[in-house]
Amino acid sequence: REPSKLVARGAFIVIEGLDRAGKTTQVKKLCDALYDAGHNIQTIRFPDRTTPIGKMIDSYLQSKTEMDDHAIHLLFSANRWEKSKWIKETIAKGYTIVCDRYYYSGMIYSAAKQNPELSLKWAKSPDIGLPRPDAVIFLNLDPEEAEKRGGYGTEKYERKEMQQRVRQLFLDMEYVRHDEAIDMIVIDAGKSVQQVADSIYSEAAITVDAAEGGKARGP
Ligand code: T5A
Ligand code: NA
Repeated sequence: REPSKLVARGAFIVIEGLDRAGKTTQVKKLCDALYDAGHNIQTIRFPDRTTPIGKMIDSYLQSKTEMDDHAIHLLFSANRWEKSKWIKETIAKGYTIVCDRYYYSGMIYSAAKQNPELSLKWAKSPDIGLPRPDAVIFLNLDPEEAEKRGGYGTEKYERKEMQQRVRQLFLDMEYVRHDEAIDMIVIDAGKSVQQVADSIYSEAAITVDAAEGGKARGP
């Protein structure tokens, strides 16, 4: 389906959360619901493990290769820059993009490693200039609960202490509203799949209507 000529642009919506918070499940449900409501939708996820850079990230996450903390951080960022032009063009055409993780994960997971040479400030800098989301929805879940969802797998950051630090950094980020203007919407991800989906949808629908009606700030 082609976007209508009357739409100013699509929205850029990011879903964030800890490992196993339900991001992939909810991205799918949100895309389906927005599509059914008549919007044109595209989806994207980070890391995008299909590109050459994404393959290096995948290998690192599976502990098949070791990498300096700065080097892997820059690869995660480069993996977003690979899609930057596509994001801008796609929303300009009138498609709303629902994105599974973005630069918030980038800066926070790296900062949560507690490497004294890798501050949150340093971690932010390579992502400066990437398209800014219209809405960031954080799926908030206690790492103890996340672990119960089938238990963590074997990937690099799937340890409870790491996830606790990640969660705290995300919740701190909610209050960082000055220069970055991060308007993060926090949603309780401990409820049922449908309850979480309904909460996300009501927030997302407002954002999409504002973008399509030409009333949202630019990306
Ligand atoms: N990372 C990422 C960085 O360090 N820097 C970066 O810049 C970026 C972008 C991989 C890792 O990379 C790090 C963060 C990660 O550690 P990933 O590929 O997105 O990132 O992998 P995960 O986030 O680990 O993906 P998961 O698949 O584990 O988590 P999801 O997508 O949040 O969860 P989902 O939807 O797959 O659901 C997990 C399980 O829970 C169930 C589902 O059925 C499924 O079994 N579930 C629920 N159960 C009960 N109640 C609910 N409401 C449920 N919702 C889902
Ligand atoms: Na996922």
